[in-house]
Amino acid sequence: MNVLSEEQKAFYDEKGYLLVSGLLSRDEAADLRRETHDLMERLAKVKSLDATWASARTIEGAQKTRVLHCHDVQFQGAAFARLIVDPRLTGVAADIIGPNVQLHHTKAFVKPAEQGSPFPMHQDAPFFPHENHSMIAAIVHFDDAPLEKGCVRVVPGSHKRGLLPHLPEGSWHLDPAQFSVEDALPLPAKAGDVLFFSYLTIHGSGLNTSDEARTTVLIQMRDPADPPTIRTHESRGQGMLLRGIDPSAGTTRPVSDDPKDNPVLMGGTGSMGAMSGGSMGMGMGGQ
Ligand SMILES: O=C(O)CCC(=O)C(=O)O
Repeated sequence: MNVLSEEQKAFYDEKGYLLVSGLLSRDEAADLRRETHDLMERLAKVKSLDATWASARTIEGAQKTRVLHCHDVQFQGAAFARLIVDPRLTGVAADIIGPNVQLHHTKAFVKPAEQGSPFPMHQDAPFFPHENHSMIAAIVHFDDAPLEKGCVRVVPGSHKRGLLPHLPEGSWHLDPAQFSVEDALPLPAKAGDVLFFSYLTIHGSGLNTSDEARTTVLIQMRDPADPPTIRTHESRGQGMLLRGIDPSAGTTRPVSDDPKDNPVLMGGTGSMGAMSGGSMGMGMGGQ
């Protein structure tokens, strides 16, 4: 049974993103917000949590900002494990890429009040390219994310442009002279809203200059029959089925083991991508 209306599905197909309002209740979001902040407190005792991209430091006001992050949150708290298999979430994902939905990875971000780091504009595809581009992200908002909190921004329709050449230094990002955060469309969200977008949709976000932290969990999902083009960005829990089955019975394998086969590094994606071939290992920070 479809969760999305035909109008919503048509919007996603055209624009490459969809903000679903109130997917979680405000109470559920508040509980997950508390879980996330408690998690960051536990983790801060054992490691550094800042995931600010080096490339973000060139954005005005971002020289001393921070964004706290944790990968694979479902291994840190059962509430997150329940969230990623929640049928309200996986139902929307299935309408976009389904019927089957497989986990790639999760990550929590807390952009601290008054000093939350921005994310330069980018596609997610260079970080973990796949053959059929089925990969989507769902950003679950645990508190309100108005413009001044550094809400996510997108370039509508950019998923239709295919994989674009990215600069590798300080995490894969697009040339800021061509794609600036300020020029992108801001998508303010409320606690409980979930933003779905393709890994080809150009996106980023601004600084949090407000007096409250911005708290989200991002869940990256794919069709289990869609193979990675290269073996990269593997993580704990990757491959778990969130909905449906794996029709390949676990036989879907990366097309190549060579990181140099990342399509963003190949001639076909443009000269900037081709030029960056020697430093592909640099694109992983914070993703
Ligand atoms: O949460 C955000 O503000 C953006 C995160 C993002 O762009 C990413 O992780 O790829």
